[in-house]
Amino acid sequence: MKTPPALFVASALLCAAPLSASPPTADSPNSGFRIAPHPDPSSYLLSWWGASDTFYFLQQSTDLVNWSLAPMFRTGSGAPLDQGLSTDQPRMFFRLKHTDDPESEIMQSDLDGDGLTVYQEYLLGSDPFNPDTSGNGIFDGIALKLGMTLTPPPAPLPDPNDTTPPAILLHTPTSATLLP
Ligand SMILES: [Ca+2]
Ligand SMILES: [Ca+2]
Repeated sequence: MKTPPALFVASALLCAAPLSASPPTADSPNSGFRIAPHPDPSSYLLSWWGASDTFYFLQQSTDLVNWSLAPMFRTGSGAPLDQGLSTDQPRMFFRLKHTDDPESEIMQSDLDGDGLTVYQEYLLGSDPFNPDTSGNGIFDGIALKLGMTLTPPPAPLPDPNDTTPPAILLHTPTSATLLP
């Protein structure tokens, strides 16, 4: 039996601290979790150290009392990770939740209601925050049973002049619940 997944950390107030020049490392306190403003309006960049074979989730709050899960799922590979985001809120707090246990409660949860757990979606390459990853109108769980593809269509080639980070859009939590 593995130890329960740890919950942290790293609360960060938007615009609280500028990004330092050095990227986070395995030895960085608090996983090196930090947030920095991006040149694009209302955009920010979260960064942290992604430990190998560790799954990361992001929680958000506007009041440090009510927390909700942001639509982000990342897997560490022993290298820095970053995540762009945008929000219309003047103040938000963030914290990372991580686990390396595929049997943990959150990894065995179906967060988007498509019939597949987060861990199953990780193995299949589908999005645990999108019930229809491929965009074909069929839920991922049903698509799996039908032998259909779960992966999204190929993304267009990136514009080398576009500096916009890959972003998730965050709004004020309306039905926030505490997570396990
Ligand atoms: Ca799911
Ligand atoms: Ca899904």
